[in-house]
Amino acid sequence: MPDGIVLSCTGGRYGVYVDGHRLEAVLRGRMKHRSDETVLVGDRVVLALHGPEAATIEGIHPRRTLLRRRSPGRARGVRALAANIDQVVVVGAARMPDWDPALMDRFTAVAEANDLPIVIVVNKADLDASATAHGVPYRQAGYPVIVTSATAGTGLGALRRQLAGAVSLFTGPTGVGKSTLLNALVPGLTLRTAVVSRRSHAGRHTTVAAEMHPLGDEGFVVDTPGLRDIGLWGLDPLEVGAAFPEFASRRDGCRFDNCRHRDEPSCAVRAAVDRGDIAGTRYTSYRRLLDEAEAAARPWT
Ligand SMILES: Nc1nc2c(ncn2[C@@H]2O[C@H](COP(=O)(O)OP(=O)(O)OP(=O)(O)O)[C@@H](O)[C@H]2O)c(=O)[nH]1
Ligand SMILES: [Mg+2]
Ligand SMILES: [Zn+2]
Repeated sequence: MPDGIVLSCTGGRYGVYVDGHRLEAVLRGRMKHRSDETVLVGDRVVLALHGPEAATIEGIHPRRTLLRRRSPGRARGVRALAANIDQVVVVGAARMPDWDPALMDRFTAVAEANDLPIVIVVNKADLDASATAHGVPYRQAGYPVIVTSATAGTGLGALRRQLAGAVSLFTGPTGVGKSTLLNALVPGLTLRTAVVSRRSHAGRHTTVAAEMHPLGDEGFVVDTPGLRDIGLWGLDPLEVGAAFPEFASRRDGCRFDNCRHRDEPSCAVRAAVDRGDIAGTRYTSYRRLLDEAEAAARPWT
């Protein structure tokens, strides 16, 4: 039985990549009702072929990584989004829609909570002469930052090199150009893209489901629907600090072991913010996420 890689899951049908070809498969009956056997984009699966077009998924290989979003409150639960992702590419637009540090930092925090490496892309650089400035807080955090214009074709070589040989999941706000970038990177790809509405400067969720595409023979890219907000996801308050690598690397310098980097005396993180070694926008995002995590952790709210 051959192995395949799941490219898409929609309505019980799976697009699976086998030996350089895509075929359609369904789940073998006994897998359908087992939640621990939910098949995800990126899963490596065992197939049984029943002819050139018909195949069933018989099992899932152990996952190297799992990208999950957690949601607290009444809808508490974990939603698995994709398997075997090597890196998360968080895309933002320099303009149209405006660069939104608070939203970008939610995306990076979710990827960090999943222990996945992060790459930051500042797209639509053709619309903003100072696009590079948006990336500075992320360079300071230690993330690779690539400034691109999908439409003018700038920065695509650097992005392609960053993607080579890896499975990369593209995420970020809606309308920032994730699908347009992937169309520019992958020969023959024609993902749907849409004009960002002038009035709201917001996209309209053109991409509706995660879908993976082979990047030649040099890896895979996953396009995902953009989000306007990714709300609370139930991170433990202590995990919030860990989701900001430039904080985590400095916390040994804080006077208190359990320092939350708020008003505690001798806080190395706040000192780094004051010196400009940590961006103020990152600190603001951290405080907001910490407040949310603490509120969510209190049972009476
Ligand atoms: N000026 C400019 N426009 C761009 C660039 N990249 C994408 N766009 C435009 O931005 C709009 C939205 O692009 P999409 O690729 O659909 O955005 P998306 O991030 O995939 O959006 P969702 O699928 O809703 O998450 C389209 O009109 C694109 O042509 C760019 O680098 N510069
Ligand atoms: Mg899209
Ligand atoms: Zn501190």
